[in-house]
Amino acid sequence: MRICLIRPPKLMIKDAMSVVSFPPLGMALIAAVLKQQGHTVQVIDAAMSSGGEQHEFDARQIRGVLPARTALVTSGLSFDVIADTIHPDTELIGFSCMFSIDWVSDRALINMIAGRYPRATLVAGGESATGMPHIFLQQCAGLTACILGEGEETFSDLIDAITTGRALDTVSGIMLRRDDGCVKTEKRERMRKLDDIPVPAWEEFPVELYPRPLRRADAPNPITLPLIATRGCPFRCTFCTSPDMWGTRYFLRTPESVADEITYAQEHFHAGNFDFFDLTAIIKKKWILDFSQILRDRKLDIQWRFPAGTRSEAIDEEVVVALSSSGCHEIIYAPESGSERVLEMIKKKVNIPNMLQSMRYAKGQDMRIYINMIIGLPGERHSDIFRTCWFLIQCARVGVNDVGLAKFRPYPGSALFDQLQEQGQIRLDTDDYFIDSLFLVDSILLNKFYNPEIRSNTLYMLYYFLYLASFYTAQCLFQFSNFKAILRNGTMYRYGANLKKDIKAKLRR
Ligand code: B12
Ligand code: SF4
Repeated sequence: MRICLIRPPKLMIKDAMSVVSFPPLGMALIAAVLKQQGHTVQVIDAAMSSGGEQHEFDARQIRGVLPARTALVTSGLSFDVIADTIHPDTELIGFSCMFSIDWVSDRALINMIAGRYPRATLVAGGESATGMPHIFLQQCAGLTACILGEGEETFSDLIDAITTGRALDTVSGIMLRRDDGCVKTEKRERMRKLDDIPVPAWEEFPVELYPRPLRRADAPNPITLPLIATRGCPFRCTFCTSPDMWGTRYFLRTPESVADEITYAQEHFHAGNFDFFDLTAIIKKKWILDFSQILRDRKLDIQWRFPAGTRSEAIDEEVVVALSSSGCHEIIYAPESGSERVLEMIKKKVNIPNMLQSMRYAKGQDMRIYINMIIGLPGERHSDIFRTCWFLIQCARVGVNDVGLAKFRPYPGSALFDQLQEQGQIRLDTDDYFIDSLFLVDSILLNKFYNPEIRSNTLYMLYYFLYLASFYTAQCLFQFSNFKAILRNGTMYRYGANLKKDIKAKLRR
């Protein structure tokens, strides 16, 4: 079968900070499976292929009203170029939709392609399509199905059903449109034999164009590719989409198979940096020790990191030494909050003293450490915010290099999203929720907050800057070299620039 896979361009607020698009690992895995099965696969990574080109997004496509003086753009290939690039004989088009903040333009693209290729079957997969498949199907009449969760086996089964004429509702793990509404087919079992999945088909992607995070030493900066060693996460944090997307079963590849993928990527794509995109990379200590040993034995000259925000239970001194000696130079921890009460509320089972201890070990090996924090979770109180400030001061004392602070956003597929939707705080009959979410990446003042305990958005903004002030002041006192690096790298300028833009926009309204 001739199949085209598309990563749509990114939707952004005009003049906003541009968003970095990393290599689309999920799509590369799907492409590899399809190629292995003998299909002819075309890949269009529209978010990346144009070198940052931006195109005005037609506001008439929006269901609802765009805030005053706001314009939207898409970053990447234009819709026309994407449509013209698709091979005319394509029988099946698969869209990879990861972020629900892109929904408004993803929808416009899917509808436009459906009009241009009426004979092709159109499907969508990825986190966003899994979290709100009924919205995809209701608003894109040309879409036949959404693939829910892990895609490799489900997509193969769907292709088999299409080619053999089998009824599509025999394919488990999808949502289909019927005359009487949308129906989910039977849930598909998660894949267990992860080593059998072929290596991602990076040969189909513009790997030279993807971002290259800095190495530890001043060395040439080779291509960076992502990979995953594990799938799923046993936890059930209420703000996270993982329980819906992957379920709570946790499967690991063998350390040898991960090392083989790295060796392959080094040989074929000259990749030298590797980003582990795992949800929860290190839970089993023995696995990580074995993996590090294999990397050392093979004498691979690589650097690697955990940029996706990890837990810390298994990252003790022995693990940190093993990680560092095999090339791991950066860990992003995801404590989310410094308040035990909030952590309990969101079911994030983090032990704060243990995490701080784990960070100390990592700093002992001179690793770069970052933390991901969320402000504004429903139920968070003033006292929790002060506890988190204290935690941030401790983090700065430990030597954390920088903090990534995000205002809470509920994502479709998470327990908190369902709860807020039931309470009527989120409505999807217009695009307001999606447009509002776009401000998240670029602004803290303008978008909606979901916490009735702290009533004013302005107060939130003050708390937001209290967090940053606590962290950076403590860092300036305890770790002046890290503080200087932050000034050099511009993180504080970014927060400052965002604030300036926010205030201007607020005053304009
Ligand atoms: C790496 C990552 C990033 C990277 C970028 C990734 C990229 N490629 O561009 C960075 C750090 C930049 C990032 C940023 C953000 N991220 Co992020 N990120 C991830 C992360 C950790 C890994 C994604 C990944 O590669 N997974 C591994 C691959 C194998 O899985 P997959 O992509 O889902 O693919 C499988 C299926 O989805 C399916 N599939 C995928 N495509 C297709 C296509 C077809 C046709 C088919 C059939 C199937 C299919 O099959 C694949 C294989 O099984 C996920 C969480 C997670 N682990 O999934 C969050 C996640 C995607 N991010 C999330 C969010 C919210 C964000 C931010 C908005 C955070 C913020 N506050 O700023 C920003 C958005 C920035 C922006 N505007 O684009 C949410 C998305 C929720 C949502 N519905 O929108 C997630 C799910 C985290 C979470 N649980 O809340 N992120
Ligand atoms: S936030 Fe992390 S620990 Fe919690 S469910 Fe999601 S992936 Fe698992």
